[in-house]
Amino acid sequence: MALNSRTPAGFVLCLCLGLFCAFSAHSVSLDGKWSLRNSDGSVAGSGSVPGCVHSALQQLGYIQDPYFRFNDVAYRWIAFDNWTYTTTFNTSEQSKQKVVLVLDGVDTVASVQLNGFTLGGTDNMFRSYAFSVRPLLKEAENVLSISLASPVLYASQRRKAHSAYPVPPECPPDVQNGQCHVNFIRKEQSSFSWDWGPSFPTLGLWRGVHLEAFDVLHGTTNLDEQSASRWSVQVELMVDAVQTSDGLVSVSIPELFSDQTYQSRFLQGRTKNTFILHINTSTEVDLWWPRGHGDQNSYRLRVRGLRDGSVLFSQESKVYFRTVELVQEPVPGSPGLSFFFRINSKPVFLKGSNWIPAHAFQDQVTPDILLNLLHSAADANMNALRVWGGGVYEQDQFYDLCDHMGIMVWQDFMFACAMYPTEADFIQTVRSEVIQQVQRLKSHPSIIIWSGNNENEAALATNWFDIPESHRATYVKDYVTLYVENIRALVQQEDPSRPFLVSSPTNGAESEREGWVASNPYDPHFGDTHFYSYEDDCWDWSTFPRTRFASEFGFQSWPSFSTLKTVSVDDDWSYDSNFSSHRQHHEHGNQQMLRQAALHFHLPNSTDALKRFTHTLYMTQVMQAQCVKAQTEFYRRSQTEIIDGKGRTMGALYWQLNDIWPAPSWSSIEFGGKWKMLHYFAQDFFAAVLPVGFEDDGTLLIYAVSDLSPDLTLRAVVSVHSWSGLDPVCTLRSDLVLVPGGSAVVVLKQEVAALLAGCGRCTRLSCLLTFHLEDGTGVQRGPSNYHFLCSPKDAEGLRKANITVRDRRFKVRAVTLRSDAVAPFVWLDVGNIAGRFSSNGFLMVSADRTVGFTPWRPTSVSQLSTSLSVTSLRDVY
Ligand code: BMA
Repeated sequence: MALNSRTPAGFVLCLCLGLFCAFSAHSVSLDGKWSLRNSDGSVAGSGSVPGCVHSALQQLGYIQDPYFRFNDVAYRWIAFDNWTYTTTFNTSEQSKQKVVLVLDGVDTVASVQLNGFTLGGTDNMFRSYAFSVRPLLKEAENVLSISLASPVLYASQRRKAHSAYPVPPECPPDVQNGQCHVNFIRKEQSSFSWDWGPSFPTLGLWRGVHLEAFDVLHGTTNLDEQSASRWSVQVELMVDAVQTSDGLVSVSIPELFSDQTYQSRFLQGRTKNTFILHINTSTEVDLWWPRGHGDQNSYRLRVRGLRDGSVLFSQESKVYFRTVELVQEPVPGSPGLSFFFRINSKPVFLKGSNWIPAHAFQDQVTPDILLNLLHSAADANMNALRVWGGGVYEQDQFYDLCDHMGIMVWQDFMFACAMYPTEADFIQTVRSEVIQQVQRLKSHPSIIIWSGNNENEAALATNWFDIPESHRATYVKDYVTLYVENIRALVQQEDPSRPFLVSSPTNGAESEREGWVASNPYDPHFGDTHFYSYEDDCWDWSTFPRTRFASEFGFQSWPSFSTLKTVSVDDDWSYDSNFSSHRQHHEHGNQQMLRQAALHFHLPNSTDALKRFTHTLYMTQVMQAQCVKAQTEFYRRSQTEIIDGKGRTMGALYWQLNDIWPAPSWSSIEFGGKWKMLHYFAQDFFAAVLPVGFEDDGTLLIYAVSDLSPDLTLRAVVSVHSWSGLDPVCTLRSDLVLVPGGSAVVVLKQEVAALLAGCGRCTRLSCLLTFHLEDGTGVQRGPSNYHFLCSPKDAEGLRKANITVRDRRFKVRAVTLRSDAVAPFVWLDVGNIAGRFSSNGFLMVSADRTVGFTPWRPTSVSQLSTSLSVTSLRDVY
């Protein structure tokens, strides 16, 4: 069956959308500097709104950089205190008939007072709050204060109050230096610590504060989907009317020659008013496509309110058209169900990674940071990101950029790796959160799916928290109450245009059949999977699950030395320093990285301690890049086949794109934006056309993977190189093979022994393979790739390459390298100069290579030139 494909075949379904914005009311911002104090007044000063206490205290000089060394622990006290933000303001808004105080985001538990009168409380970071305040306003010197309670103490009180049964986990593992019971507070779950992040339980007004004043009515418009036999746009007008009023509403998309005017009556109070604009059938609609599949077309939609000939409000916004289906249907030759996305009726392979909060202090996530990260995702040929459920619903700009760049978003609701309580007030606040977030975000075509939580089905099914069998039913009941009866029901009511999954990973329709908690949510025959294995050899593809959709998999690495330097001192610069252990929040993570690396590489052994440290950082990045490459290539080549009843993989989202602070993690981009080796590798392994090479029982196979729509005719060109010399020993070409659009097919199959025998003096230990695809006219399609026939640690003839920079033409944004030997994993580094190379971490099998560099900020040629260092594999041992 196809979930969410409510459209009869042959019909076009509309989706749409683009705005949620206030009109007609007079809006007065109360953002800016407020005064801030702790509970006993011993710490006081000013703090920005939007902002948080930690950022304010750093600006005031009470604390140093919270990311420096062990400061996450040193500054624990902040989150144990209560803090009050106060502002005073003058206003004439009381002349209007209605005035509403709007808090766009309060982090988290607070009491709100205006002129000494308590307006109410807040308990959820993910929703906005509105209070009607007109009778309380004075012309001069209104005092608004927001008193925030310690989130740590609040969570622990809520835990104590929930005495009937525990709601695990109680606390994070010790290695995370975190706080307990985060599942009892509707707040960024990773803010109490995570296996890649610090514990900074923030407090503050993390979004804006303003007054809305109006006489007649005030409203917001929200575009929604409408399925029909032709395209249409549903406009939702949320209106707060002082008294019942009549008027006309006109909705138009001039470029599509479509407009309609409606006679409407806005009832007193807050109401939702819906208008459907049917698109003129004689006009062709240009669709929104994910990047790599077409353009991100949009239209301008105008909504106007008219009364007695005068314009009450007028609003313009972007509207997009696209459809999405999550297809779960029987697969010939395979038990289980398919799991893939069809966008505008076209099956699309999702390539990308998982997004976590870009900073522990959300007020410090600037537009530039978002832009840079999303550009980096797009530049690495990603077309999708999963906004992971332990962080935050991202800011509007994030989704605007994804719309604009064609990056599809898998949007989790913010629940992760835990059980959750289901008391009435908890459910109630979650319900408001869900409605508000869905209304805010549903206009974005980039969002293609809602997903209820991260790993909570798996946590229940595989009993992470050792829940006794006799108590299991209670937890399953709570699970169904929260995610199915509340969240899912609300989402389907607010936004039936998108698929909804209860969890990730899940077996999807099969989990539903099994009562929402499948016996094995990791079953590769159904839904999506998360797969981590740190001890198995990551070069051995047979250890990976041949899943329908890989929504998480990954390996850790350390960030570069230039990134670590900003938060550490000389004493910290060794792999077994206290600092290195302290930053590692994943139990045994540092040892795991070295063990995995040692399977194929000699570990750094310099007698110079600093060199050994920086070489080790490099080595962890080599290991990570190779591991994720191997796994992603496996998923991409499994797109078309069914083997042993498994396959048709249609998504590879590795864990994780970005970092929250400078520390070891699974990310491919360091805190600050610098690309790790993995991110450079992703550019290639997510390329639209990709050659994948691997061995199956002594036979070399090369697949051509194509995401392009047209069929291609391609051959593989394989070169055999000796580790000891630069020129290929021999080269062979396969026949031309038809590679249909959106498929993965074998283009070459040959026994390695025979291949080497035909190549003279080569053995597995002395030679390696490089290969690429070319079309019938000899033009290379996609990047070059390589396959090692042995571990580099066993390679015979691999010697220290002398790589010189021949030409530092940084002026034309390029450097040319010359090597006198084969050099694996050649890594260019310009320290803390922000920017990126055109490629990096590459295998040099020719004497010369020119690499581009794009600086992100003005940088002088001499700065670049003196900062440049080049490392390759043989330099570290
Ligand atoms: C996954 C994620 C995160 C975690 C990551 C690495 O399962 O959902 O919870 O950070 O693994 O352990």
